Amino acid sequence: MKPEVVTIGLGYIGLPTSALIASCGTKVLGVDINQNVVDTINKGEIHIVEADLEHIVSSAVKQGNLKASTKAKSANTYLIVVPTPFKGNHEPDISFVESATKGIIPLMKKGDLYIIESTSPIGTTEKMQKLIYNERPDLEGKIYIAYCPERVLPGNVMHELVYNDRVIGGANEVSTQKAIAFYSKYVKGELYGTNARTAEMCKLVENSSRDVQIAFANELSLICDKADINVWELINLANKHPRVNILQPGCGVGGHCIAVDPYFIVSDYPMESKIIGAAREVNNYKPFWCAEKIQNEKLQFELKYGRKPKTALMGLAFKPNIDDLRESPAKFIIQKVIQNSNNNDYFIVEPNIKSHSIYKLTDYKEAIEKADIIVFLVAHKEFKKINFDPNKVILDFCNLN
Ligand code: SAJ
Repeated sequence: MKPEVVTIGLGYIGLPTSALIASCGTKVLGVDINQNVVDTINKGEIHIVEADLEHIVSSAVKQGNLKASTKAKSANTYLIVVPTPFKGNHEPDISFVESATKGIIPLMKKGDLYIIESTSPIGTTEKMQKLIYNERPDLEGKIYIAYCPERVLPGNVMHELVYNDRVIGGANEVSTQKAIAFYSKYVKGELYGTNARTAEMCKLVENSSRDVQIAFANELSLICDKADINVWELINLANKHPRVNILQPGCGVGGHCIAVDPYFIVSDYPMESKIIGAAREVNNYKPFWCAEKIQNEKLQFELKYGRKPKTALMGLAFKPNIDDLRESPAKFIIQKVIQNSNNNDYFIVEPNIKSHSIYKLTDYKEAIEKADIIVFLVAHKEFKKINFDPNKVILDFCNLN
């Protein structure tokens, strides 16, 4: 197959993006370093959980429009969709973007379009442009370079890839226009052109904005606990104001985006990003606070009844109704409360996964029945149907009702 588009990275974003492009009749070669991932996709199957993805991949593979490989080939458009994790001190690590770019530099030719979709610190597109032109001075000014971040919500990716608006920032105006023309073949949302630095910052700001707003709600939950006010009732009432829209407190902020991206700003602009940095601290502190609340409740129970309570810890995922445990505050709280204590004192519940490598999972109905203290960490839909014994101690960190 001679691909028109090469996608580097076949993960949560790279695979759905490749599948969408291929489903529109464009020949796509998806590249990944993981041979298992490549083999799975070439069989028309998928290695991640994402609604509606499998049948799109399988029919695109069958029609010969999507192929996976560990090696890139020459194409007209290259999409970089690899992870950008952070290093020890929360500094962004762009080494995957760099190595993905280095891998395709020898394949590039005049007129090609190179786009980074990976969440990246400001200036990454400029750095990659330098890298490309250093190795291939013959291409200087002859290829198009742009940054276009993804902004889809896991679980709803196939819909949002098509219908969400996108921000596209070129290294120069003609690159912006080339990239807009490329995405307009596959995306029905609006495509907004800007420069690369603004597009990079836009992605970081979107997730930082959500983080700051959740931190405000979490801070209110700490204040209200001391002030003996129900924080959810308070927020509901405050939100009746036509210009107020406070988010919901929870047991912290998890996932691989909102708990990560703000550090890309703080790390490069520490003096200027006081609110963004403080929001990370508030949201990181919340799971400690929840763990302490649980320990206190257990002690009070012991003092009152003269025996150790059984505690049900309800939810391990990072948000409701998913099986994703990455950066999960609920998982952190569970780790913290069960360390140095007898495992038999706890029931750990996660209805969205069958088994866990470290924790023995208990069915939610059994846990609710047998526990003295029930702690709601994630507002999964199954938990909402439960009728409680009013004599049980309930700790609700996620406003289940
Ligand atoms: N959370 C709260 N209170 C709230 C809302 C969320 O505590 O009121 C918590 C959740 O429980 C969870 C965390 O925040 O632990 C993040 O959940 P989320 O649903 O807000 O976001 P993600 O991480 O699933 O996806 C986000 C999205 N970004 C925004 O909404 C600005 C998505 O659009 C991005 O594409 C994605 O990050 C990404 O890849 O960057």
